[in-house]
Amino acid sequence: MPILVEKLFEGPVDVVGDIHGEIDALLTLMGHLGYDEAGHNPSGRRLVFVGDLTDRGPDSPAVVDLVTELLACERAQCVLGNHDLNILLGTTKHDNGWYFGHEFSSEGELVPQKLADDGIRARVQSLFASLPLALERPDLRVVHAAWNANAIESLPPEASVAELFKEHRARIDVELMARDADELERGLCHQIDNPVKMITSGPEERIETPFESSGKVRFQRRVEWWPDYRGPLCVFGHYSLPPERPRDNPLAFCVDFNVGKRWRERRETSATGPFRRTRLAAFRFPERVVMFDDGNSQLWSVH
Ligand SMILES: [Mn+2]
Repeated sequence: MPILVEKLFEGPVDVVGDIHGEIDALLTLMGHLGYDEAGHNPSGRRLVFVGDLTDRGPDSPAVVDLVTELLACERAQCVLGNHDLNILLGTTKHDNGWYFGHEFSSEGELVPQKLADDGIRARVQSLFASLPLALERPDLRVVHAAWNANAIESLPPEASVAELFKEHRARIDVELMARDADELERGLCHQIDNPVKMITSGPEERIETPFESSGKVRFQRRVEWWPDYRGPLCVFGHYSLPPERPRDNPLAFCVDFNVGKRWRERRETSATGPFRRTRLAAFRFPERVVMFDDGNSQLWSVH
């Protein structure tokens, strides 16, 4: 069983955003960061992944296998994301069909993806079942979606994340039954009262006017928690912020620059790169330099 809040590596690290099956972007970015394909960096730097390794992109199994190797030789650490959690729980979503052996189509067009077989599924489960929910050291924190102090403090030192998630889900169901909650309230409680959900997919709130996303009507929306965050620098992913969106709290950095939508940019522009709207990025610490898969880098500064 994994330690749920693991100790983050000492020394300089490169925290890589949500990869979503974009193996080429990952290998290219590792090259720009000075790593070889085995994850060795001559300056002794190490990689940290914020989770959401799979879904949408062309080769999720290759990303899982590479990350597994890097973890095994202690050249990387990785936290669990919400996409990873869904697969760990065996939950089907519109974009994780590759894991179940189903092709992914959007607007009637096939999105090319490597599909899983039993061997791949076993390797994916083995990796995801081993991942912590958070990484921490005195000057740096890493989570997939949200560093929520209550959720983090409520975690047992070690647990199966899938079992812990189900225990909380059952507890919340009992509480909701006792007060005869409506569907809206049920959805929201399952999101914000379950620490596994809170850390991997962040806080949400009820909205007045429902909207449609990924073919489902939504009655709640994500809340941007990081403007109010105080504490050691926290690097997280999940929010697919476009490259031009400023990251303006000096204590919290979203390293997800939208590469999860590259399958769509690839289709719409027939581009093989460089990609404008979608990038894979790494946050270099302690330098606070952001390196992108197109080879550009910039010092993160907040005015
Ligand atoms: Mn995510």
